[in-house]
Amino acid sequence: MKTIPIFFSFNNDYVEPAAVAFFSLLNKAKKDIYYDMYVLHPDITEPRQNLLKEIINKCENGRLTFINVGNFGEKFWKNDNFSKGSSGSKFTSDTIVRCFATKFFPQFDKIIYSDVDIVVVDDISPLFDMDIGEHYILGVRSPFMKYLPEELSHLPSNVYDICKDSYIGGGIWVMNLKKIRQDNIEQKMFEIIKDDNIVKKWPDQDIMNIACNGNVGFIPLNYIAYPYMLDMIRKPDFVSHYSKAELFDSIINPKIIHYAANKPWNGNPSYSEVWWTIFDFLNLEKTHIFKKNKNIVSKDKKKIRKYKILFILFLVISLVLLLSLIKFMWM
Ligand SMILES: [Mn+2]
Repeated sequence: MKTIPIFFSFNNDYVEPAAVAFFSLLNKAKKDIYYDMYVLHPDITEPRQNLLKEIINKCENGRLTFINVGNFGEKFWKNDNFSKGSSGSKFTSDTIVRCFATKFFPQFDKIIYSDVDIVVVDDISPLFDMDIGEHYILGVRSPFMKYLPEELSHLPSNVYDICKDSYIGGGIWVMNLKKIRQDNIEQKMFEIIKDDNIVKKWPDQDIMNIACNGNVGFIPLNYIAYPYMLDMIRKPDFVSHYSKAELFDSIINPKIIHYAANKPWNGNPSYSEVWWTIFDFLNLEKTHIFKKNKNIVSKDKKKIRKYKILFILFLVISLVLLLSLIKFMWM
């Protein structure tokens, strides 16, 4: 049995997506893999912690520990140099917390970090064995930075030059805590957070990429399959650091699906079915973060059907009236 440490950072609102993510992770794990799972959080209530613990306990190949980080993220979040969300994503102060794994996990030299807006569809344990060497972090190199350079245009030009070809996205990281401690990267991160010349459009990604100064390693793209990748590849002028074959492979051989922009609970991205199947299997309840579009759609359909029936009825009656009128006139 091999034990792999992995952590997540989210707040009380994201317990349901986390339940789906956790279940899928353990369900797809190989038989000899055991996950030592941690949640860094500011406010998850005890009943909701228990909801997650019960799911983990049923799976028998993981254990779950909650670490309350108090206002650690919140106190930095007050700085105005953070973007709090764009294009469907909503960022919370938990995005900062995840950068400081060294602080919360003194017992580990290496740890995996994962978002919870994901579903795991294959065993991901090989991640932990990837050669991290002298890199501070392994992450998935963003496939869109060549096509959409404006995504990084908020960075000062000297920083942009260092990061533009090595920029790693969030979602999944392997963090070299030993090396981050050795070179005191934590201090660098604090400085970047405070620096008003650097607007953090992508809070956690910007902090890690800048602090690591290009010393990052790459995880294969299929560890972050983007639901909108096929639409991107179809664009005739699309260019990427990846080959077409690599991009396509991430679509048909995903290991983790990352609902990076639209979420299954408030949008309808590709691969939503697998997420909803797990959600229903776990008997989870829809909370306030869920858009009620499913109900709205069915209500609208009922309304439309009602009007259709009325319209046909109206047509029939008019026809009958017309016919009787014609008959009457002929007599
Ligand atoms: Mn995400």
